[in-house]
Amino acid sequence: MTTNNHKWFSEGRYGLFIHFGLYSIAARHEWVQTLEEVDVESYQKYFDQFNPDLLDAKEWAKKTKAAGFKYVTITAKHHEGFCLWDTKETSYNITQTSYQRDLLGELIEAFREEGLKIGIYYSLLDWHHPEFLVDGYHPMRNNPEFIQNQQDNMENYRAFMFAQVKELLTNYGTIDYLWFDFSYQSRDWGTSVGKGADDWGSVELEKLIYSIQPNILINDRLGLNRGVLTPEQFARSKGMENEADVWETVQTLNNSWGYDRDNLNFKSSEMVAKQLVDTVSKGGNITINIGPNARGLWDEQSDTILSEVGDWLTRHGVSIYGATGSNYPAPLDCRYTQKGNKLFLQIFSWPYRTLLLPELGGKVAFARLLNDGSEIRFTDTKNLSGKRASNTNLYKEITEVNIKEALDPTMLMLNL
Ligand code: H79
Repeated sequence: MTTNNHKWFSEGRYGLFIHFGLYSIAARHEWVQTLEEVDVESYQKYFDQFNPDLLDAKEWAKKTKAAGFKYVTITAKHHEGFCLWDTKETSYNITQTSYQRDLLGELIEAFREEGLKIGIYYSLLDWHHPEFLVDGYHPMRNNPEFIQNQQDNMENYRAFMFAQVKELLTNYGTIDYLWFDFSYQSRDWGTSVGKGADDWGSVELEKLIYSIQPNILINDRLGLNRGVLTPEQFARSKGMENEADVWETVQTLNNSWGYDRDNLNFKSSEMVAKQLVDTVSKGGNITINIGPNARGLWDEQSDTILSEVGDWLTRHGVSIYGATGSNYPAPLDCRYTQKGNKLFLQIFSWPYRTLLLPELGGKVAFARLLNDGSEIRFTDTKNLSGKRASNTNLYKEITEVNIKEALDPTMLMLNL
């Protein structure tokens, strides 16, 4: 994987995840089938009811674009096994429901039209396929009779999976990103209750993928110890990164990926913006999730959060897109992002009067607020005399930014 091929990804920084499937009807977490140990026959009612009549692919795409996202990753198939495209490999797909249409194809087209890069999420786990061997995550894991009647046909399952991946990479034009979920080796869910690279045939699968789409980006969950790192629901801390890493933290808005009606425990838009800044300051991407509801609409809370972050991005996007971390040490409760000779200082917690910026003495040509472009006056401690100057030994070279007049806590842009 060369970073150059994936410039769009590292420059884009902000992605949208879409989790949509039969679980959107249950509306109580996308893992409902396992959490409630529902067998395939009982789960069928969601397939029979599936018909997102208010879904407007173009509207989703327009909103996504307006909210400042640069790429989108869509669940073509989640663990439940339901497929959002016209797959020839199983009738457990959207064209066989009342909805009938190839939603994945329509979404890809609509998002592409808005200039977004396209990611496909494909679950390696499959709780519908009869030959997918029961493991510790499977809905039937506590059902000895079911387990006893199962035969070891993972080879058939692999063939099914390979054929599906081939369809996805052949029938929808250029796919920029393939997002697999998941091998237990991918991170420290690390128990033997799940499956890994050998079960999926990951080495062969990867070959197949590159033979069809040589420039595609693949995430790290095939268990091969390579690909885009995808820390889920946690932030990468400073020091964990390595220059060669391409990484993306993926985050929910309310701790559920699928639409979760009664869970109103939403992050604030401010928190999302801070997570975005924090991520870019560490050289990574962040992908935020939306779980549309069973009628194909985005819930109001998520809609509002995403559009508020989008508003923030219209003013501050210059410090996010194409930016990365900085080697200058940020003051307490602040983050730096940098793009060439522009250094952006995000102030998470507004200080009383002045900000001291270590190691910037003599280096700052101009400072301004980003939200309105107004000048910020600053003092270079290099030019201070007397007692103040001797104090600077503590900080070596410091630029003291006078922020008394700044009313709206926001990002400072420093021209170096
Ligand atoms: O698609 C989303 C998740 O459903 C999926 N990855 C993201 C992008 C994911 N699959 N597995 N995991 C996350 C990790 C497994 C977590 C579990 Fe649990 C802990 C499974 C059972 C306990 C989380 C909490 C899911 C159910 C309860």
